[in-house]
Amino acid sequence: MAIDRRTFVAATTAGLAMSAAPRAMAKAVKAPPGPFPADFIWGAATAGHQVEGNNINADCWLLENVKGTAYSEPSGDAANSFELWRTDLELAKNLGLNACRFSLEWARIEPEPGQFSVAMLDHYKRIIEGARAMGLRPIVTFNHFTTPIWFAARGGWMNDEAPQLFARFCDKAARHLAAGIDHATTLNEPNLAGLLQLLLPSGLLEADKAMAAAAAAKLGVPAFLAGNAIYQPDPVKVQANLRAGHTAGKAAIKAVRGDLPVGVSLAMLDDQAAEPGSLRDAMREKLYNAWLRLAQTDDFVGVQNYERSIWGKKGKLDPPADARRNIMGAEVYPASLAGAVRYAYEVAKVPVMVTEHGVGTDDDTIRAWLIPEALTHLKTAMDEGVPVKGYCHWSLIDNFEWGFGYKFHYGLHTLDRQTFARTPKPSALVYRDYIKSHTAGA
Ligand code: IFM
Repeated sequence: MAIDRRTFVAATTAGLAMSAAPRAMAKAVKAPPGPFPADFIWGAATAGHQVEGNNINADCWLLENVKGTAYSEPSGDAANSFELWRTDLELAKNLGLNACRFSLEWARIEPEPGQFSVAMLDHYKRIIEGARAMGLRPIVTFNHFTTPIWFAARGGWMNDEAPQLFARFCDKAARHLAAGIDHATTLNEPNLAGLLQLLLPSGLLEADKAMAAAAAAKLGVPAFLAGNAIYQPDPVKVQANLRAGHTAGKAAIKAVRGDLPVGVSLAMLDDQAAEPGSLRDAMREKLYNAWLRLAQTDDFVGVQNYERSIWGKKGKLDPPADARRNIMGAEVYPASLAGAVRYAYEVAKVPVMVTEHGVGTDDDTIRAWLIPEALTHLKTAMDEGVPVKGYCHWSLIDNFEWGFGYKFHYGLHTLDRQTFARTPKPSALVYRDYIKSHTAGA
């Protein structure tokens, strides 16, 4: 897709005036917090389609390569992590992490409906066992956006059978893999497209719609809906099916291993009210609350935060003029993570796991500044009583950033796309040193 959260943010900040209130909210935390608990989970995250490469049975692969694609380039070999997963685990280990978050590729495991690949399940089992052998707790996302082509060709999450199809996949994957998993999430950012639907300029939605139509025509099916589709003919139905999918998928995983902590990872801005009567509460209700209420029955809620949103009475306000900016021009605001985490806990009332946080930028000094600042704010929230189990930085390595291809960089390590060499950026060492000096007993 040619659009992501950052496009959405850029689109919705345009042309709106900034009030004085946001400046006041940008103040730093007051007291330096104490160390993170010794059992705090420190990780870095990746996702199958974005790093593995040659994920040819996935919906995105078809979209990236269809005539009229809205993607800027195809994923191709990605970071070749399908081969180099052990190298990736070593990168995490070298940073002093005790966890790694990665996803299963449904399209590899179930390339045709009902046909499950034991070889592919074994592949993920080797990664899980390899991580454990290195002292890394595997945090496994059962589905990170991409679905098999056959699933998308049946209408994807529009299809009323989708929740059960997902649950069947979760059952098979859990039977093979659950024993070694430390924490599981069912879906990644299932609320993202619903959120984008509300606010994106229609031109961008039209490009996504046209690409889906081209894929449907190529396959000769009435509709093709990818797991990361922004244009959705019936977003309310998609959201309902995704929530049912989470519930059914979690039940399937729990039926295999009841003591495995299972949650869902949500895309969350840190929504702030600039003035009385602002749209903040209405936006929270629209964007997250149904999911956060559902998460009340989960073991934890995954929070994925990159930005804040300052809401006035009429819409989203511009950030301060002197704000540091990410590659999309949106504000990089270190306290946003703690703000999103506080709200997630306020509604979900279950422990939080930060399953993603980071910044898309070519200026690694921004990332090196963001990480310690954001973690210090996070620890302050924990000291206030918010239970946070862990933090996973997005991402371990530069990778395929969906519609933006390889031009957007979120990694703690650079990626050479010819040799697949990974090189730590200075920010990776900042993260490593922060963990070392801010963890009890480390
Ligand atoms: O790359 C994505 C990831 O797939 C989901 N969360 C946001 C990241 C950065 O845009």
